[in-house]
Amino acid sequence: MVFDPSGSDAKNPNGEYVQVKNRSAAAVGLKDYKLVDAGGTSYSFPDVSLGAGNTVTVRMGKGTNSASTLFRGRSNILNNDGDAILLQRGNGTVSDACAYTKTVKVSKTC
Ligand SMILES: [Ca+2]
Ligand SMILES: [Ca+2]
Repeated sequence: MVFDPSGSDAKNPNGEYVQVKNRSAAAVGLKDYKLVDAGGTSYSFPDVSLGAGNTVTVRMGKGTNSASTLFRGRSNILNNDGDAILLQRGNGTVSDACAYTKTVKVSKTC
């Protein structure tokens, strides 16, 4: 994920993004998943399928969703001074997590 793109994050909301990769051997429907940050802000995925080995990019700003890129429609979501992003199922199960602190600059890969 990129949480602190160069320049003003508020002016470049699509510079902030989270990428989710499907490491399994089968396609996964994302409708049951959401991204949740430490503050409880959540983003529920639309009803799209992520093919085996494929990656989807969730950009924080506005745009038109495609198979590979989804848009959150907000701005300045990813805190620059540290946060934890969880990939959660509808039943609360955490499928993956990626945390960072302010000592990490610009981006984090988990
Ligand atoms: Ca930011
Ligand atoms: Ca910035």
